[in-house]
Amino acid sequence: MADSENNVPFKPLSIDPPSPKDIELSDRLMAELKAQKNFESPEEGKQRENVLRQLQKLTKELVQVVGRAKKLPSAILDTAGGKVFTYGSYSLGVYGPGSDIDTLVVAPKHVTRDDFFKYFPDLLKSNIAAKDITELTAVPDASVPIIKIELFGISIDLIFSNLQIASVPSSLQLTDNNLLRGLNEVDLRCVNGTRVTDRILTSVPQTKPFRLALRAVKLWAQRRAIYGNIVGFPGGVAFAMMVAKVCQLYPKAAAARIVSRFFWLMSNWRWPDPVRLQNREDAPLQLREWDPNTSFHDKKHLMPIITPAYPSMNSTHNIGPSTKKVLLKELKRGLDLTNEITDSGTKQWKELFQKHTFFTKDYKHYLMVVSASHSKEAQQAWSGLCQARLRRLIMKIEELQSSVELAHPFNKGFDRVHECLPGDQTDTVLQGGLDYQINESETTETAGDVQTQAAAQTDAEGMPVPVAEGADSSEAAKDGKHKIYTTTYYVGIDLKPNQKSLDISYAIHDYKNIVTSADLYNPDINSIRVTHIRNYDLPADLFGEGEARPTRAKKSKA
Ligand code: 3AT
Ligand code: MN
Ligand code: MN
Repeated sequence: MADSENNVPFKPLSIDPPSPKDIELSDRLMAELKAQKNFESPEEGKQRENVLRQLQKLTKELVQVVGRAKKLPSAILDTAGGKVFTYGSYSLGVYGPGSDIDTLVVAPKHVTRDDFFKYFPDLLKSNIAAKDITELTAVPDASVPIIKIELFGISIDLIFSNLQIASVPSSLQLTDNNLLRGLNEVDLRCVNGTRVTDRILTSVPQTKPFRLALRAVKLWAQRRAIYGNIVGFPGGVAFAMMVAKVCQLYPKAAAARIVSRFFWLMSNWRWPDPVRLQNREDAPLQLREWDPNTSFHDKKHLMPIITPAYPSMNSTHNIGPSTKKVLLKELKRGLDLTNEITDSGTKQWKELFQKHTFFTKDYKHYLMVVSASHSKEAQQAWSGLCQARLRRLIMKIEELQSSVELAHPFNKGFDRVHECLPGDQTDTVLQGGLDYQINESETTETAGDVQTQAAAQTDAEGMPVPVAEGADSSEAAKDGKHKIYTTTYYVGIDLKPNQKSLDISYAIHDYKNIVTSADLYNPDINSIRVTHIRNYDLPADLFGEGEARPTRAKKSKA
């Protein structure tokens, strides 16, 4: 690549080749990842390639069908082409058995986004047997318009962009900045994913140790519940760039050393200095890039990790003071453990991947943010919105600086289905109760253990019997029962020492206001409820095998 020297502008910290011990530690890391089922079988890999071939064929077909509908001359159609690119974990080569394939369909200029949404679903249906298409959902008005499909059991995210050129040959790469000319904001967002993953891969000196180290870091982040851009942690691309940075600084190192240096480098980084994989390019077009010198917003970012392809952006603008603290604490834990794994040999890799203790140990107080809808489809959109605005709730709680140490969002929501009888207290969830006060006192409730247990056996969402996901809905409709679909987000709250209580009514009101003023909110279908809950009242389904729900202390320790 012509600009490869530009991709490694930083002097390595060490160019030592791996020692025999590094190699052995890397082999052990590989063995541990295999034991953790991080890799899929070769057959499943074949299936993915097969799916991509089919999508490539359909992309060319799309270009032809639209071209004929628009009466383009055959001379143009003969060379019009069309190409499928990938981005995400598949293109980085760090996907596991549960991963989707993130794909980008690129077409010449005569195929518009509307054409893509109009023709592509039908092309799929007419070329692939109905039994092999298990999902097909188009979301054309999202900020990244997408068709989500499941083909042969594999989830696929399909996004689209055309380019202002007449022909998209199979040799085309998206590297050239000139291809961005004439693209609108949506197109730019769509091509960005592939451009970034391509650039990450070309910026690392050795692909193999990069991939193995990134798998380890992603698994660590998922197990520690610090993976997820939406709620304020780094996402997959940000972790990939952090690991790539380490690879640049240790160009010959084996995977085990990359992992231990990752924890060292990121724990000691002088935030908010940005992590960059390359120097800023001379801007060929007038696109906005991340720049703390000219943008007040960008200057506020706490742990910037900057994407390498033009226009460069911060992948971690969602990190706030609390998630930063949590992340740094986890990096420190990783640093201590990897020191023991690689230096003294007193610990094993598997200890790095131990599950978080968010519900079992970390907090006495939690906020429970329950989004609910009357149908599964409505709930998908509604819970997405409620999750996306969670950072706002957290920000408002963080503003109570003198009383709150930490407002720590769990990185995932919990989906539940509740079956309700007609006429019972059914819609407790939809009525949106509130509990503003977090109270440190253990003894305000009178009912004692019995009531605590009862609350725990229902699901602490104020609902009757939860029903397993996927239960037949027609069944329930018969006897007048109906279902409520909830997604609950949990936020761990740590009060400052000696803080006895906390009033967060303003933060909650503000949050509820924001989500309920969105266009998609329909008060007849959707609801949102925020309540405070003690650790010993957390619902039982949050605890996995071998995990115990915290119990109520007999007498509160000062
Ligand atoms: P998996 O192996 O699939 O779990 P991944 O890194 O491929 O890991 P995703 O498929 O969720 O993760 O995402 C791939 C990329 O798509 C990452 C990000 O650039 C983009 N992306 C994902 N979710 C969103 C979103 N809600 N909005 C905008 N971009 C997104
Ligand atoms: Mn993916
Ligand atoms: Mn995806």
